[in-house]
Amino acid sequence: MSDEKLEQAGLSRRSFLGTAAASGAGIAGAGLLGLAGCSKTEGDKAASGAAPAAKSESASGAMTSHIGPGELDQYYGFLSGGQSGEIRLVGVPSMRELMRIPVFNMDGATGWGRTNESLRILNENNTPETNKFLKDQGLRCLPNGDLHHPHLSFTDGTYDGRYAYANDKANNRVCRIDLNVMKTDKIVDIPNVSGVHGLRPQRYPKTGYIFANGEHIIPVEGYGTWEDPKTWNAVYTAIDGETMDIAWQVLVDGNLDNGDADYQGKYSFSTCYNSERALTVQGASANEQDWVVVFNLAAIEEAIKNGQYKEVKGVKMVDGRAEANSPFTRYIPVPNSPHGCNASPDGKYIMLNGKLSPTVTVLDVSKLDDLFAGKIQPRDVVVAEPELGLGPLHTAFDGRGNAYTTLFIDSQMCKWNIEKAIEAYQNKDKKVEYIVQKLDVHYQPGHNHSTMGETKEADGKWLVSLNKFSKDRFLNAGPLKPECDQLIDISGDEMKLVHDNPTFAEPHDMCLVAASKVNPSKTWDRQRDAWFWKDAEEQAQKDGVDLMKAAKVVREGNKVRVYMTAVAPSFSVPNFEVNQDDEVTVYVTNVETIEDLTHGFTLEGYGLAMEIGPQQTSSITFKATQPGVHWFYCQWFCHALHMEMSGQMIVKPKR
Ligand code: K7E
Ligand code: CUA
Repeated sequence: MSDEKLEQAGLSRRSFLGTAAASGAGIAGAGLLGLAGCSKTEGDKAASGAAPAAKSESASGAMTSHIGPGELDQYYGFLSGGQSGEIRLVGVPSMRELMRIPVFNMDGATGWGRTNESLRILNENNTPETNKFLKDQGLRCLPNGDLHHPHLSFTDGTYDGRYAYANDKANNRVCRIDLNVMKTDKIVDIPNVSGVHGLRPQRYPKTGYIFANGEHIIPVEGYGTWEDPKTWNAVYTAIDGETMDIAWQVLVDGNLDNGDADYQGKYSFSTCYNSERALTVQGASANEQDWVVVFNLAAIEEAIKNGQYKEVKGVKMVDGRAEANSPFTRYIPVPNSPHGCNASPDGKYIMLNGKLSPTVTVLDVSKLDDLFAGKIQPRDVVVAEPELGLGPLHTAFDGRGNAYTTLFIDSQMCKWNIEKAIEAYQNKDKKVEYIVQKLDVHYQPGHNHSTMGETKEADGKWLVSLNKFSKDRFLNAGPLKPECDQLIDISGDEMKLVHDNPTFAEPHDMCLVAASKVNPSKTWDRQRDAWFWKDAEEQAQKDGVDLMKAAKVVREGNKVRVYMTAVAPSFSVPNFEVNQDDEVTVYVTNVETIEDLTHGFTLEGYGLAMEIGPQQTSSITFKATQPGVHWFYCQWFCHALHMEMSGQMIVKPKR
């Protein structure tokens, strides 16, 4: 329902909400506000009694989020799982969850964090410190992560469908997802940093680098001491997106929050909200101005090539602090504690979202050469600073010259025109209206993302607002409420709220990708995807076993290797016998060639389960400490005789 209609009913949206909350009539409020654009069921219409409004909205030609049975969505959404540590694949505009991709977490259905293949991927690029930590704690892998920023690989400013990347703020890692199979294929553990937060791939000429921001200041070896926080630093990391090796790091002043890269392949950027180098909220918000750091990629590469770096914990690091007056960085002052950093799809501008300042600062990328050459001052790069409302956090684009900024405190989406904002900045005494529309969202939006909006192919169809609070928006789920993701139609002159749905902890960010850009396989490919089970393959060859035909138990001292295939409805090894305390590895190869025929292997009483997709090999190792008969079974419904797809492990007790 529009504000106008609420007003006609003698209510403003905000006063209505306030009243509803105060009178405890939250459910009624949710029902009425739930109509805001969505409307589509008889139930909604009945509950709201305002069907005409809904009708007029669809008559006005708004796009619908409804995707009927058997129909397909037009976009993939790569949604971050926040503190759940996973990535979720959703279909847009339906917002239906399609799949969960385990990354920085452990997953009971697929065995992620428990199978040998996942443990190799989780641990193969650990720093020595992490390996020691895991040993000291008796852990096989880090069990958690905080995944904020999923982004896909680029070629020439648009998605190329090869990979997705994301950060783990909790444990300073960066992952890569192989989009052929939608599985994590690499994880890199980054030394010298704390709180890897902002993450962006290089756009041009291709990815290229993955830029990862260390958010928290720490005493970096060779630069700081733990006694004096004023000597602590944040570090910027560039990872090679092909090899996932760390290419270089840059020591900076202040901290690093969110970043982005340009469309020209020359510069990358990061906001800083802690120029104070403080350790408290009050301290970090003290200065009226913080800054954006601009990184000069060619200058950094040159220094690395010429050996002008320090090696810190095995990584090449250059000094980009302001006082070092280096060719690597420039610091551009930006009002109080900026957060999001977003490049416009025309490649011209970088938006820095003010957070504690009601403004978004607009940088003109074409002025950066002069800044680095010392011909202009840092603030000369700023071409607009529109005042939008309270708590600007992130900005998205429609490719038609408009920007959409989330206002966290106002709980609104602000649509504004970029060229008008520039005009207003240049003609301060002239009144130029740059704000196009403000739309209420529910509530407190963080990131937003538009379809193809971080590419040069921004198509201006849909915008998703990832709201932090849902309050009265859904049935009460207890003290822990879901977050609320809202879908907004931006194809017309006016933004229209079309759909909202709850999400679990806690999507920060999302990227919205035309379905044609991503072409996952229907089954695993034994040749192409052999990286996944390479250790199993190697061991099988030593044991003279063909994984695709295996039905064999190999004993070597107290190590037992059980090789089996899975074909509905049976495993090729129906039962096997081991001695108590043997170390057992079970290798299962699913030899099905048809789509959607996944098998599983669950071993009762041992806390073990794993997924084996068509043409995939998975393996798991455990100590057979529990004597007796232990059934194993397939936990993925695969056949009319799926219940019978089982076998027994007999563990002979020690005498
Ligand atoms: Cu949540 Cu991108 Cu980590 Cu902003 S960040 S909201
Ligand atoms: Cu195989 Cu169920």
